[in-house]
Amino acid sequence: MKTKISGVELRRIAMPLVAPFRTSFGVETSRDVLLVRVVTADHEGWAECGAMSEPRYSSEYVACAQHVLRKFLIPALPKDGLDVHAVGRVLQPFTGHRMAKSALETAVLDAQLRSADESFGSYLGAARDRVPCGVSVGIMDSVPELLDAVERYIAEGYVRIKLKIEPGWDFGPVRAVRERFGDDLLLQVDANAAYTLSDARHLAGLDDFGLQLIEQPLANDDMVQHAELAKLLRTPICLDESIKSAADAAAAISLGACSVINIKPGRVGGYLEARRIHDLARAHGVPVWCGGMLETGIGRAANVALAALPGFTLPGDTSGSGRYFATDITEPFVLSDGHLEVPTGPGLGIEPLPDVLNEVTTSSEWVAM
Ligand code: NPQ
Ligand code: MG
Repeated sequence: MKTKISGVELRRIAMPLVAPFRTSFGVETSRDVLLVRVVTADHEGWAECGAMSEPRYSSEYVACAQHVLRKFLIPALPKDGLDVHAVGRVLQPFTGHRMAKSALETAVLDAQLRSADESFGSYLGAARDRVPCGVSVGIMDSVPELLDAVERYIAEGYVRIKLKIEPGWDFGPVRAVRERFGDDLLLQVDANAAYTLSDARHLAGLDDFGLQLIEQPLANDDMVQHAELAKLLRTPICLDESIKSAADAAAAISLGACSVINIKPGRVGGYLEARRIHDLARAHGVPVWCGGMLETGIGRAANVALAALPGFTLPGDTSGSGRYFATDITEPFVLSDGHLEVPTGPGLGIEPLPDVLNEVTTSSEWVAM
């Protein structure tokens, strides 16, 4: 099926966060998001770019993603139309910039699915109509503050808690949460690359707390060091930043660098590559779960569809809209019994609300084909 695109809108929005989100990268108080809108004769397709405002999680950042889309990626699309599978192929000669590529491919896929009257979930192969949700809890100024936050999330129904850790904020918070909420709480930690292999003995101390996993303890490029660390820990290692493609996932599994994979479609270049990683991991018996980049309802809708695939056997960071934003740009995603429903309408099954969108828009540019 060929989708003929007349142009692409690149829209920047500023979304204040309900509370500052602190990780080992620093503190965010507002999410600067790039939205991509692909326009065809009878439909439009939406997507959200996962890039942060600064190149900390990966080398990408919002202004850079917008630039590479305008200057290289959008102009590379064939003028006479394309199928979503062609997007990755025509963008392949450009190195990196996976979040930018993912946003463009996802917007094309949304437009294509809307005209085919098929949902993302159906297209990707969703095996259920709702997904269990976890929440990522930032680094706080004090343990009592953290316990209050965790208590509120548990009361909202979140079925799994992920604590952000860094040197100086690891054992204390983990022990306090375990003592307060008990051994049955599904608990995991995410270091966002804040440690080195020389911290192995320190990290092995986390083995006593029955964590589901430790996510990305070492640097993004430290695949081999993660394999070494895995031999020294009982806590399963999950990779996030290190896995940028299905090839990386295959290497990590072969090396023994991880036994769980966090899949973020933006990080790996799109939903098609995300599905390849899911398929590969499933064939190896490696559980996967869907990560998050503080998405608005646009990115969230697609992530919830992906998280419904059969190999996503652990709850993801697919939180409700209210975890991050007082007002989402779409109808909000609200947890029910700890789950979010997979949208069933055509494409993403959800659109930005025009009034809210205009209110938060900081700039918009049109790139004609
Ligand atoms: C992770 N996300 O799993 C990330 C990283 C992350 C939900 O924990 C602004 C935008 C700040 C995106 C901080 C979660 C961010 C961000 C951290 C993503 O590693
Ligand atoms: Mg992570």
